[in-house]
Amino acid sequence: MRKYEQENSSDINLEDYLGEYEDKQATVEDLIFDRSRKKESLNGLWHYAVDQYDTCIRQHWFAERYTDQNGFTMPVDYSFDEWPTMQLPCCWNTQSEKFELYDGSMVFTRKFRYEAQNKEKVLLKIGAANYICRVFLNQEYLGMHRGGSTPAYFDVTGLLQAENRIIIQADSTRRPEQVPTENTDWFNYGGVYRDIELIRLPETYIKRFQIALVSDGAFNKIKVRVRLSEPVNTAAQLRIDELGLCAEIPVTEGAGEAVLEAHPVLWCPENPKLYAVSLSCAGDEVSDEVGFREIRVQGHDILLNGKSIFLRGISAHEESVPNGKALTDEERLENIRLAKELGCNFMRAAHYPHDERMARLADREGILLWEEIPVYWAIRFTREKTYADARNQLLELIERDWNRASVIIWSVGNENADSDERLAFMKNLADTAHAADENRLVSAACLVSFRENAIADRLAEHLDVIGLNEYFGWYTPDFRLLPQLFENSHPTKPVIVTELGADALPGHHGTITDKGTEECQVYVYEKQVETLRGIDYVRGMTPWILYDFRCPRRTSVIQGYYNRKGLLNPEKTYKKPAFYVLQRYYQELKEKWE
Ligand code: GCB
Repeated sequence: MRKYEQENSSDINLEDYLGEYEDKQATVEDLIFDRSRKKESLNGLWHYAVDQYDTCIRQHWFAERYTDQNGFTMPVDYSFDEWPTMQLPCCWNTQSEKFELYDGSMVFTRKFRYEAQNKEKVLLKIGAANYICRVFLNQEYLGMHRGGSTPAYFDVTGLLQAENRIIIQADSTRRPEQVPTENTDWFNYGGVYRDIELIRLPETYIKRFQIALVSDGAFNKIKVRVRLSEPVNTAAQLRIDELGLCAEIPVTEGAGEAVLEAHPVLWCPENPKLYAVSLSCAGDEVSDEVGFREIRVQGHDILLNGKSIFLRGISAHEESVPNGKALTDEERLENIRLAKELGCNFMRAAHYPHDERMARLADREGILLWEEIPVYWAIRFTREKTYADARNQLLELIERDWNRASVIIWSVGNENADSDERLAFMKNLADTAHAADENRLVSAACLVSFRENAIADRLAEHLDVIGLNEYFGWYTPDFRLLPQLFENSHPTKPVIVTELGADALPGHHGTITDKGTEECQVYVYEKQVETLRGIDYVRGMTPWILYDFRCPRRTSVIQGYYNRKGLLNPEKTYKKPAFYVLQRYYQELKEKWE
């Protein structure tokens, strides 16, 4: 018996229904190189319904069964085209007060027209939907995707008609076994909040295109990797006109790789030089704008193009008033502009993959990036499926942003207490990142080991750079412990202080010991700078955080459901005085290091 025919039976639970949906999951294997591809946007007005009990799944709404086998009209619990509409992509929480605090499922649907062209493949891309999405097209189940911040691709070849109905169920329910788990220090925005697009491809197409400078200190070789959708033997042509480069790359059973001599102007924040590159193969062609740079570590040094640098950074969530996580490009650019005004050459995109446009803008604007997956706090480290989910999110991020020169660090997590299970989980993630990408550094934001008051996280052995979150002057009030921490630590690698900070309500005043005042925040920044200035192995910092952000855990009158550690207010219109303390220090560092 098909499950929807058992619907009225009260003893059927959702797990039984979901089982059959689990097998078809979009993963990194489905991800394609889609830069420069012809896309048809499905953004726009979608009909929606709040689906608190997941009735769409239980009753197989996608099957649109309006009549039974005898032709009698059946009752249904939906009316797709009469539902209200919402402009996608968006975070539903920002669309109406009714949805502000809603965690759960919403169902979105729309119709669209499609004009078939000869022998083509068509993929559907959902830039991001938080956290699970299940997708249905013309009464067929396409598949699901897990992970709220990386893209999902579904093959819709052969399923499209002139007139189509698409249904997306987006489920933002926080669950302990997910990545992140149910408890985080940020707001859980729901929705399909990045672009929804159809991508037309030739029958055999370029699936992967990776290009980067070879990391050997010589700066005169470029490595190119190609993978086709089919295991054919052929050759690919790479062109970088500005470098006078036109090379043929042999492709065997759909895969090719070559190292080519080239002498590009190296990409760096002061000169973010990008080259137009194009690759054609088997009748398909893609292009990209790519910077060439080398990043590596040597002892305590972080070397960008062979030169030791200090990462003057700032952390930022992906959030704006009024768009939640669904930032516009103008808002992203404004964040970069503010970071630059602060004196930054580096940003930490915390705590999950931000929109792929962020890295493109950073490439263009000359900002180095730390990108991260939400292996945050108390993940279910022993659960295999949780590991598979985290690993997939990591690989989707790496694959998506592989060609971005601005991205120099993959972070495999944040503040996870050092246990054997966690060590195994995160070591495997670090190894995975190293294996997938030889052009970047791998890190994680680690906790202070309070027993020893030292940097003693066992994961550090598996990282290239050690991230350290420390809140001396705030969660750890005694500032005297901060110099001691650095004296007690003997890292053999560069350390980035990935978090430090203090809450301050904009315009709230008091003494330096009054928590939540601008004076207290200034004091914490001044004391931090005073100590950090003398620590040679600290080669970067990304204080917490550029602007205040929403957080349901923060209920005090000062906080008002915001984390107030921002150097700016949530609207980014007001700079708290601590902004200028950090700005002065970054000016000093700039003079010292450049
Ligand atoms: C942390 C977390 C960050 C929090 C911050 C805080 O250590 O990594 O996500 O928002 O502290 O303000 O407590």
